[in-house]
Amino acid sequence: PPPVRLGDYLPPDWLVDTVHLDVRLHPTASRIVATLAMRPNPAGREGSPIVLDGDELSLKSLTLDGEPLDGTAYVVTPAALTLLAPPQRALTLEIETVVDPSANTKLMGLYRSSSTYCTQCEAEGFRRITFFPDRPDVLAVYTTRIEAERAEAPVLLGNGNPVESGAVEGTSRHYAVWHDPWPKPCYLFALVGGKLDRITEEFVTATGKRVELGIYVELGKTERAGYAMDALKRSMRWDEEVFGCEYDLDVFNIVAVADFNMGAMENKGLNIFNDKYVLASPQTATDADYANIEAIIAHEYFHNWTGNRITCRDWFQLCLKEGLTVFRDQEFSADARSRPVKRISDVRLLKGHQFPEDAGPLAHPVRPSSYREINNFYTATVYEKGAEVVRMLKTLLGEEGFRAGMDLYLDRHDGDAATVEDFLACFANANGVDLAQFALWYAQSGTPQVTVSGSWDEAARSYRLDIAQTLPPTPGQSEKLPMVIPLAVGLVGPDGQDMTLTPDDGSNAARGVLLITEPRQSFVFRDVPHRPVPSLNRGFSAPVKLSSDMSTADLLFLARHDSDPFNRFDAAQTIALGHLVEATAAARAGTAMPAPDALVAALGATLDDGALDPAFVAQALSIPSETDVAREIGEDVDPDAIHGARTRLRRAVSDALAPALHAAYVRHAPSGAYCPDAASAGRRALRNTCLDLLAAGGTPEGIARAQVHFEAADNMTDRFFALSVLAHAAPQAREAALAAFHERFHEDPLVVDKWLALQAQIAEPQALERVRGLTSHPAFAWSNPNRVRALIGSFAGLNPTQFHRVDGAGHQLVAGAVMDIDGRNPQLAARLLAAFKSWRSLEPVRRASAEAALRRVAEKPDLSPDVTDIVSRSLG
Ligand code: HT7
Ligand code: ZN
Repeated sequence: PPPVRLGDYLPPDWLVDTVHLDVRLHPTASRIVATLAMRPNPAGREGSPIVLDGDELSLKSLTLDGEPLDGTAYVVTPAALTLLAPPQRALTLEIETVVDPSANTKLMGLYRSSSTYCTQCEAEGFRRITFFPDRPDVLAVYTTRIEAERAEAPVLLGNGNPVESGAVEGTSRHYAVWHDPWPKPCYLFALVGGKLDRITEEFVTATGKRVELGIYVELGKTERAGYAMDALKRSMRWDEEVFGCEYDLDVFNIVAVADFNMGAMENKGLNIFNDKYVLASPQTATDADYANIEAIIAHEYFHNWTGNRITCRDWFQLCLKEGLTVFRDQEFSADARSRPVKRISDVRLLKGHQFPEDAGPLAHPVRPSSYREINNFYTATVYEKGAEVVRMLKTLLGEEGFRAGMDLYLDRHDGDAATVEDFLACFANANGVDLAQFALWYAQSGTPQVTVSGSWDEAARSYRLDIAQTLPPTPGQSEKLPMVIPLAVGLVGPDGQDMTLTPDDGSNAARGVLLITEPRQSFVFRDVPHRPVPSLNRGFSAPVKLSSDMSTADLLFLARHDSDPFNRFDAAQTIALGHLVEATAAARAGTAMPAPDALVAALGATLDDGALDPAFVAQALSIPSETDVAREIGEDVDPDAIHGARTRLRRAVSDALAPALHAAYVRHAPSGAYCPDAASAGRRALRNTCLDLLAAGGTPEGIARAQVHFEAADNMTDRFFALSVLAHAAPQAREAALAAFHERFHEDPLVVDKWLALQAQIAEPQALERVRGLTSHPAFAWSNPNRVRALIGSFAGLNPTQFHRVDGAGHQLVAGAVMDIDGRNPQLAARLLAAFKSWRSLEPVRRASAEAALRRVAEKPDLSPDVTDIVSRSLG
């Protein structure tokens, strides 16, 4: 089929005012009777047929205003039910369909996770339940009656508020009716039926309305849902306080299921979650798991306003809900934890996932202009870069201007299916500014390259920054226009203090934000008595690649003194990356490795600074990943050379800083029982980072310490961290530790995932055979996305030397897995295949092998649209 294009948007021809769904759950033949009150859309094309989307549906009956329809009045194809010449007036359609939830391995529409019935409708899954105009700009009020065997599904949940429930007389079945008063698009529809336990709490909203909160989990797992409940209540309060958004139903339910294609789903009043993002206990979840649960619970809850009350006009506007909601969840976590540390980890994620996407064949704008398969656009660009764009709006407009824009948006568009233009217009109107050029952030793909050079004029006591921006060509976009780049800067004086900024044109640069709008621009600051060190793109105010003429000495100075914690972190990372790029080149050329003195000095100073937050120090001590180095190198990438350089650097840092690392390890020993709060997590992060760097020296003491740490751990964070240190650094201790871990946790699938993922990441040639072997392990299941992501996803995404083996076996393994999975779960297969996104930057032998693997996939008959789309764009 031809691609869907943004420019071709037309309003729907028919609207749906109300939907009554009567769902009789059955393992293999669930029956759905949908009653749709429809009317012609005055804004649509006159005299249009009614076209209802469908996918793998079996139509049982169809009536119009109670009358069965003549077989000539409609056409059914695999993708649609079309009423050819319906009366052009309000009418009621009753459509009966049957679906097989047990055979639904795509996990879209109505399916079963273990024995629980659940649904996933975003983006286009509702059409797998009933025939419907499956597009987000058709908003209707839903009432759902769910019926099931009581023994099989004692819990029956739907969107909105519970209305009634009871037994179906004379049978072993029961039913529940749910009504959602808020008009919504069908992608927010959900139902659940199963044997589930729950925890409940009450939340009283800002205006005093009582909301019953429920978290439903598999039987026996309620003890692990407490943290998610706490995160939910904190999210609800935060959204009231920070955005003025209050909850709008009597109940809010979350259901955790084991088989889920993504992290979670924001269905109105009935969020459905991957159990990985709900279940946590100190024995089974790491600090990172707790932080993810908090963020995702918040994210899905925040969609209630940004996504649900205001939804998207079409799927091109996906960033309107996702980018904005990621920004909101990032801010929530920043308020709940350490703001600088949260910013550092968000930027690391952006650089690690979105920058490579923007630099490769899958690059697309935050708002794409065409797509073949919308499921492939739930990307780091739409989510993470989308959030950065919202953050830039805030930087440009200031706290108050941003809030004014948000208030206007929430007020003006409540109940709408909106566009990016609607969103931007609110900020422009509320602040009296023109955002036309800013809108390019939504339309142009690629990461802007910003080059800065600074010069101090001693005689004039002035400092000048010359700034140039370019945007590289990306697929389908060879010519680019200059972007609006809000570059937050500071000038750090020789005493380590920020100088007062006095721009010579009186511009808003005094606020510390340079507004770059031209390909080249210069900014001059007056009254600069000493040569300053510029601190550029503070807080990572713009998602750009920055290069400057900064010396290593200046970077070292910033790493010690910058008042901006992000740039303090970033200065040390820049030194490390510079070293690793040089060391990688040396490794390939067979010449001597450079000495990492500057980095050692920077890290040593950070480690010694007792005033710093341990969580920050842990981030600052982390050596850039192999993927970070590959991105920095950009072309002709040799993963083995990078791995060698990084291993040597870690060893050198370990040797040079051993006493300080050891002292910090001892200083941050736990002082009480495990608690997942940010402060204790920060101490653990630092202690574990020290453990890792000490072991990287390869000394017997380093390994022995990790072994003791592993055995003495009383929580999963410490235990798993020590296990990964042993797995990577101590081949002799590895197998015993992995076996002990498995023995202890083999009954817990979420912990088994950690065990699988860790083994898939070992940077040794045996990893491939190990991964292959693990696919036959009883703990592994191709049918469960979490298992597949843990094993195959980790291998492809986190083990560059083995995925990109020079003999091509790593590429073939992943390509083979993609082809196997595609028939069962195309969404999952396509996501795995996207791991090839940087294949063109590899050195020629590996590049040829990656291309061969992609071609093998492309040639397979009967590929899904999902995989076809990724493979053709990757090769295109
Ligand atoms: N809005 C959701 C995105 C989503 C999804 C979730 C589960 C399975 C399939 C899915 N397709 C799209 C989740 C979110 O971003 O909040
Ligand atoms: Zn979302």
